[in-house]
Amino acid sequence: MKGHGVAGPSLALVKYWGKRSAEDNTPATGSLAVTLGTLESRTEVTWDDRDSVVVNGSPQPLERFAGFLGSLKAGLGVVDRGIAVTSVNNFPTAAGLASSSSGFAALAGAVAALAGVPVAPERLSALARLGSGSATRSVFGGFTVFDAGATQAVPEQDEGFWPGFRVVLAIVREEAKATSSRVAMETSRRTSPYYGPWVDTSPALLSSAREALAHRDWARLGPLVRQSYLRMFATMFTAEPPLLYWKPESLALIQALEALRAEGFTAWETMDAGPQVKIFCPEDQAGALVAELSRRVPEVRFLTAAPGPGLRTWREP
Ligand code: 2P0
Repeated sequence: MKGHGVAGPSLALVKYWGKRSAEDNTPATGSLAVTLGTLESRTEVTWDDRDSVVVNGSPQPLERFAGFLGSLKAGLGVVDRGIAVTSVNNFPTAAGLASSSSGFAALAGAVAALAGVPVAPERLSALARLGSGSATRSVFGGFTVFDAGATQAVPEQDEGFWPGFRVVLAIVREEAKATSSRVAMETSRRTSPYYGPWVDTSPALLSSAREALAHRDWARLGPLVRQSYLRMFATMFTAEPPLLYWKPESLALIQALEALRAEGFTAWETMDAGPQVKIFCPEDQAGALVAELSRRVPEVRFLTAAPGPGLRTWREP
């Protein structure tokens, strides 16, 4: 018997960065995100004598998964069994493309399917949180909100809400990052003098962004998206030791986008814990945008995605 889970990465327009409780994995800042289509983690689980995890064909150290698998099994009432996990991402892993969001959501769903226990999406969202904060959001499709201190995400707008909404992913480096988000956000929390102001100013940013999204208002949403990632990075640049995920091409893309906006493009970037630049834009500009960016910043790979569905799970006899 097998359990299957498929989920797309959750890319934040307004960022979660820092934990209110590390024990419960609840966020200090509320986030607004879009679950992407096209990109996905596909996870398959079977019962086994002991736990094991293989991602993209490579066996993984169990430390990052043991606690989560334990909590998941306890939550689903299957404590006495091992689980063999095989997961494949169709995009670069651990490179700042939110593979932990799709990966842990797909894993939570696959284990629930294997256990044969009916689990509501709200509960799966809460379970996925124990693996990764952003995975809480990947359980739902379209646009989602994960409030500060919350234990699960909530759907904000469904995947068909904004048909012309596209995300262009500019992949600057394919390799995995040196510092995980989990460690980096804790370093920001402990050492950055700007962490307090980051947390204090985030509720206003989130509520303005939700309103702008509800009106599909690029002109209002874009600058809020930019403020969120730059404030988040302010806490990284000023941490001790500093966290510098940006590469020269990342900055070159940011500056090219500033110039392209002045030339009439509607395109607003964000970044996560990695060098990749993710750009939100209308569908009818995506092709021209990629052409312009490819010309101005060579050696960057581009992928385009639309809002996608939430977690899909099934059990195979
Ligand atoms: C986000 N990120 O809102 C933010 C923005 C990265 C930058 O959520 O410790 O892997 O597992 O809860 O979810 C990445 O952090 O962290 C993340 P944990 P996670 O998408």
